[in-house]
Amino acid sequence: MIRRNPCMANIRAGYLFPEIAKRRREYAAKNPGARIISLGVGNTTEPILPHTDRGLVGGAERLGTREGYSGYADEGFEELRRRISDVFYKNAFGIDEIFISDGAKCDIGRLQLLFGAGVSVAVQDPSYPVYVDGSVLVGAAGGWTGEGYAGLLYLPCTGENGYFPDVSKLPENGLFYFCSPNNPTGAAATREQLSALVRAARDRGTLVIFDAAYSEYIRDPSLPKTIFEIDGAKGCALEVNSFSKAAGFTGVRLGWTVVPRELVYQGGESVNADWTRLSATVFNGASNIAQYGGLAALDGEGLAEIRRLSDFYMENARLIREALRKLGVGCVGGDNSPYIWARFPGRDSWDVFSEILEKCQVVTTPGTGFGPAGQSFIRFSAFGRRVDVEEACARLSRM
Ligand code: PGU
Repeated sequence: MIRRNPCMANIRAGYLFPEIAKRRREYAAKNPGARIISLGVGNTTEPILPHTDRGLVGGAERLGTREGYSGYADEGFEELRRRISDVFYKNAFGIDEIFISDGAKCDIGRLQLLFGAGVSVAVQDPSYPVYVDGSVLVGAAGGWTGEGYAGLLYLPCTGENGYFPDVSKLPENGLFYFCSPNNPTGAAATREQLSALVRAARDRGTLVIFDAAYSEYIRDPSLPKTIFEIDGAKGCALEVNSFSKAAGFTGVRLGWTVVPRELVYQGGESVNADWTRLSATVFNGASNIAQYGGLAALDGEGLAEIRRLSDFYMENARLIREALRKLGVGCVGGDNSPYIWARFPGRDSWDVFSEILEKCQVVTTPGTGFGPAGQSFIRFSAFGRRVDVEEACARLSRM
């Protein structure tokens, strides 16, 4: 038979969120009748708001007409790319620098094909598991050592450093994944921190993949919503973003990636040209219906809906933070992000996860699922129905 890709053998069994779902199912099977509430995976729960929804419906209807029909849309509708450049980047990018995707995760997975197996990769520790797993899948990181994947550089983001890594350690001529507002810590990087990141990346020849999937949750107006607010970022960073958490498109699937023309490899070749070539080979464009929805989400009424929807989840975050404060549990996040990062000193994350599940019938995410520095932490997601969040907060007092 055919040989297995050795990279598949390197990756640990069970992606984090399916593993959590499995433990929830096991608990439910043993405790029939238990009403389990999830504050685990960051999955949206609220209906798509009416104006944006009309964009989706209208898009589907157009596809049923001779004049409105469209087929493959490659890098995405030009109008959508123009609107993204306008709404998020003050028109700093041409449409050939903005690529419409079927979501941030999908592009994060595909992007590493640009750099191959030889690249040194650094991640924030803790971080969104796809950066790590994706690096293992392309062979840029090796097998599990018990503490992390071989060859991967974990840059701790802890209370001691304000959840911002030591950027003097960025891998030379390597790749660094940076997420702000952060999943899972909820930390949103300041302008000074991002400036330091860009300076260090330029000095060391590091390419930064900046994940801005939660940018619409930033409430403090002094915090940058994109790395491209920082001078010099066009030469060292590309950015992924998504309609998932902003417009409730987790199931619709729509995102984008900005690859500046200025971004070049060691040999001077264009990263943008390679991404265009690669995308044309492994991707045939996002759903046209989703793109019509995206256009609606980014006009005046749509942007007001994005604000309303994110305000709703941010109120959930406030309730969770308040419930934890009453219990005396220390936590960060939840003020410019939909995640709360709660500390249980001296405890094992999976043990705390099990205790919360058993005593409160609430599903959370254990910090170690995001990296070694997540030990003794639990991530609470603010994505949930209000009644469920209120009930979960009340139940937390059983801890
Ligand atoms: N980037 C970050 C930082 C994320 O946290 C998520 C979702 C994505 C990208 C995915 O965006 P899409 O545009 O929808 O592809 N993180 C969630 C969901 C779990 C998962 O496996 O993606 C979470 O709970 O961490």
